Amino acid sequence: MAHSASNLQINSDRLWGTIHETAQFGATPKGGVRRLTLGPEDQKVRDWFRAACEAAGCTVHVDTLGTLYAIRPGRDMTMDPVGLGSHLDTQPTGGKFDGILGTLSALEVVRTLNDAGITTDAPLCIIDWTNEEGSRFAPAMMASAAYAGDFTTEDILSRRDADGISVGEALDAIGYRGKEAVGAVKLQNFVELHIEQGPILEAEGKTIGVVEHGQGVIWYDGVVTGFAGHAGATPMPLRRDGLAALSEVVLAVEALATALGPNAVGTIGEAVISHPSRNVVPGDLAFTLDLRSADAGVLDRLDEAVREKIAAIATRRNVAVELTQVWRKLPTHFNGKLVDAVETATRALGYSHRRITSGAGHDACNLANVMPAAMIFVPCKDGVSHNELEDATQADCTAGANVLLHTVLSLAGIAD
Ligand code: HGY
Ligand code: MN
Ligand code: MN
Repeated sequence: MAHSASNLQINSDRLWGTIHETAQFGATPKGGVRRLTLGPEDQKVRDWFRAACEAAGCTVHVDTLGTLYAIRPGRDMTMDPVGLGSHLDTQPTGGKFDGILGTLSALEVVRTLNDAGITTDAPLCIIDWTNEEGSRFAPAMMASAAYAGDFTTEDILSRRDADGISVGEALDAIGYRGKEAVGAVKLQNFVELHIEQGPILEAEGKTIGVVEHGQGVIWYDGVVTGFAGHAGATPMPLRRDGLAALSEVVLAVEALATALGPNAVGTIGEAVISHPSRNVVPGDLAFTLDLRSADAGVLDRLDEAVREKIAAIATRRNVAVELTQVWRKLPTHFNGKLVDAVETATRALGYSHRRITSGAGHDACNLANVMPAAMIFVPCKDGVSHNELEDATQADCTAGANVLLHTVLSLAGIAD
């Protein structure tokens, strides 16, 4: 008997409960979450998530990079599953919703279908992608990037954090280096729910963002080599001050991105003086550079202009600046049919919405290179994210999860 699921809704209180229950793993005093990938807190939330998926009738697979794939059977198990999910790792000063909303909403979709006794034609696969944030190990979205073939598994396993621990060692330390090859679990498509992490939806009073595009990204690791000297005895004209040079670089990145804006952004998120001391002129520093634009041409122009300006500053200040590119991702254009499916589900549910481009990178941006993929955004308070103040409303999270539910049902089909 065909089941009318058109008025099916997720269990809002249950979803809201899981968001706050899992926020305990890495909870910070300011109400945020610090759950760095492959650390002890990530292990706890992974254990929680795997147990919840198994209790919901899913079979959980773990691949070599620790990504979790929980498969809910469909009527026709010869069909590739519809993929839905996001990530559970956070920034060092992260919030309760970035990544977590999408992964837990995927679990809630399965729980809702179980409650309703609905079987889909195609299986579903809910996913927690390892290391989306890229804070502890670069690049960001590394596991979905490996799944999409942008990096080899060996390359990713060898990436090291600031303490010299490799991804492989961190996976072994928490018992999540799985047996399955990356890419072994096939998907027919992938849909990701995420907070917008920007101000547009809230400013326009829209509940849902139907995401069409994602920004391209270029990441560099940088090293400044100046010359340390006595803070009192070294005359100003003789200094080769690495921090002063980097300070000019920071302001140049800001000016160049602003000049190429509004479709360009540039950030130096990390800057470390090698041997800091209050009475030593800084010599050597390490830093990171993040450049983004939704327009490939603008991104290339920003990249070139920044590198030229850095070279000019280095020459004038008689310091060396070395840039190593660690990640380069072209802008994402999500699959038109899937984007339409998100919009159709949104309209049917009666939510206000608008089409939008993602400023942040997401696992769906990598999946979009190898299969039809789409994203659903909901507002976050003041557009704030990557900050412990990150917040969202239960109503908006529920709306996003309902759109996810109905988008997935339209893609997977309903058997009974
Ligand atoms: O960097 C990003 O855009 C994502 O938050 N990892
Ligand atoms: Mn995220
Ligand atoms: Mn993030």
